[in-house]
Amino acid sequence: MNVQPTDKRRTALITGAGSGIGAATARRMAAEGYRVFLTGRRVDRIESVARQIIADGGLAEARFIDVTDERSVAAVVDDLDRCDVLVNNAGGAIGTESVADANSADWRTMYETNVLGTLHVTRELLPKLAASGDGTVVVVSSTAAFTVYEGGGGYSAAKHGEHVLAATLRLELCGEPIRVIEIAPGMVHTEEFSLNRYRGDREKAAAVYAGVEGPLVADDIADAIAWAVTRPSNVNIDFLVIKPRAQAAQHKVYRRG
Ligand code: 8X3
Repeated sequence: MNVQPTDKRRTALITGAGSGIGAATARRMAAEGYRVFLTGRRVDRIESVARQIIADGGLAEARFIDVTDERSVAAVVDDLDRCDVLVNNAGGAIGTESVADANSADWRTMYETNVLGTLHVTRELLPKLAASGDGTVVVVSSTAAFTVYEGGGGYSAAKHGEHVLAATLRLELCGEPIRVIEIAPGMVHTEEFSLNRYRGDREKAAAVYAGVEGPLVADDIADAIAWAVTRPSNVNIDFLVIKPRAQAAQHKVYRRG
């Protein structure tokens, strides 16, 4: 859908932009003056966020992308006249089973969305990011990209993989006009992250944040992404870990009561 005619403004493409951190990042980047391409599988959602951005005076377009499907990625990227910033946000967690009880299909899905999804979109956009003369790749990973915890094996494995992708890419692009920024959020209360992890069980999803004073919200991460991206182009924020004050570590969360 073309919700607004394109222009030659600096362009940011955001994956998983229909809700949570992706939607908040699209809003922030539009507020920074970028034309934003919101991509995702749920077209109604990305179109709705795009409309809100336009109503607020920004430039936004919505495009279907399933990051696990290379053809759907290529179709959108081929059509793009320019790209200055890519925010790899699509991904997520499914299940909390131990390794002993792990479901291979869930692990595969987590690897495909978090790691291969980031690979597909990044690889496809690299020529356009380089052509911009000042490109930025943002990878939204997680504190699970460098920590493990019981029941988090599949998600941590995928996020560790995404971290490796980002770190390898930074080495390989050294000398090219492209920065690689990894943002690693801890506990962020979004409408869907824990709900997806607990397969739609609202009670279990809500318990993740129970009693926690001030878990982060999507806009806290979007704010950090926009800050990192808008540093002078010689400044690369390699790796930024962001947790709420109440979360000193994955296992150390202060809860009231
Ligand atoms: C989300 C952080 O603690 O659920 O990426 O692994 S955690």
